[in-house]
Amino acid sequence: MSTIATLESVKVQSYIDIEEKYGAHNYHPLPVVLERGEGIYVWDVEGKRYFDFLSAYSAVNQGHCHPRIINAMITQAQTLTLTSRAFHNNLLGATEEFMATLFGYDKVLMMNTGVEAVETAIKLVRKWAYMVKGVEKNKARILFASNNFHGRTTTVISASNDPTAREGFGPFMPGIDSVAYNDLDALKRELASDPNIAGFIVEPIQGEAGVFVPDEGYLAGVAAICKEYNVLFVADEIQTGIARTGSLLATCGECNCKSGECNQSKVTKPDMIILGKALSGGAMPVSAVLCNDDIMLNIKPGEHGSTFGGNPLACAVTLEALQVVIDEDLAGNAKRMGEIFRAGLREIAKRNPIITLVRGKGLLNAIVIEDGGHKDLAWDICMVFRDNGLLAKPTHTNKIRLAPPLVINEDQIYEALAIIEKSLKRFM
Ligand code: IF1
Repeated sequence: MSTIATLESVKVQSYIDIEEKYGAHNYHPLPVVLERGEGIYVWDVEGKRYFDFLSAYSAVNQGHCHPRIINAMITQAQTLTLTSRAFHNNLLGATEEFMATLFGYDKVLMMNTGVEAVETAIKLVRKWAYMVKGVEKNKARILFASNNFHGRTTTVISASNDPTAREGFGPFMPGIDSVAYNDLDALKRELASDPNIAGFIVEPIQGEAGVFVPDEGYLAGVAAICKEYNVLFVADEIQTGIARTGSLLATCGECNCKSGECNQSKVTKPDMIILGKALSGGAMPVSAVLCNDDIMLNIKPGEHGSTFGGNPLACAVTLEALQVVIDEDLAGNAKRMGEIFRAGLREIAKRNPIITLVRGKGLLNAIVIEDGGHKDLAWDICMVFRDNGLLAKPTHTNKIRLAPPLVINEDQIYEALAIIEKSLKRFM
């Protein structure tokens, strides 16, 4: 059990109790009850302010309740929210054009949650396998990387090797296999071994695996190997995209581009990208898959869709959320602030050996801690962070993800570093 006593106030506890009583027990949240957010901050029901270093798992890159995004949302909500795709709406085409141009692909397919976009990508890869690559009916295989996280549907957990995600939910989807992450030789061996492999779906940086950044050159290698074997390279940029890692997309690589033009020429350019989370600035679920016509147009009317996908409210919010990323140069800021933040964490690590590793890119970072076999230590540290006004969540037992909204400034980075150092002193 945790060594940190958690005696919440009666008020806070009452919110937690009612969730416990009436809600499914499919989460184990940190005991903090939030009621308001603005920029990089959130406030709890007692008015206490916190630095948000989770950003709803990188969905609120633009900061909580960004006024421009919320205004776009309110205005559109008062005008038209949903038509279904049985009819056209006046914003869908413009939003698709904006995204296709920004990210450098012919076409866009909008969905809602991240996992639905991953499902969409799987369907597109399979259709392409049969219609273009010439794979025999029902023989297509899709590879994923081990230790991935792509969402929670029965198909997508079929690609997971995390027992918690899978146990008790079988049987699993056939035609889905995995290969070691960050291992180009293994990928090449797999692709060479079976012409029925149609796609490789991979996170440019693995989030749930504790912000695992692959070796320099891995993504370019993946692109080249996939091309060699006529396999689609699909990047799940749901968490890494929309400026989080210091460029508009993580697959953009090392650049300062504000508008994604680099993605159009880079050797790391995937055949397909999957976006979600910050596409809407965290205001509502919006996801999308982008690829070129030779892949996208294999899906015909009636073969895929969703009631809410591409709805006018989502379009208005997405257009504004992406424009904010460009106007505020959030990619550049994430890059600069990330460097300052990691340097600060490395300084703390020199003074406090409980941090054994600092890793990440842009503002997607994690510290690995020496837990000496004490499996609740990362949780306990997050509880002390909370008490000191900073929210973060452990991933696995010994890693803490640190990923603030991208609107954070230098002074705020130093304040957060001071909270982190002060908190970790308790564990020296
Ligand atoms: C939860 C993790 C993050 C994702 C990538 C698809 C999805 C996600 C790369 C699905 C979602 C979330 C979901 C959240 C926890 C979280 C997470 F720790 F589990 F791995 F962010 F790192 N692809 N990630 O990261 O998107 O359907 O949820 O919109 O509570 O499950 P979704």
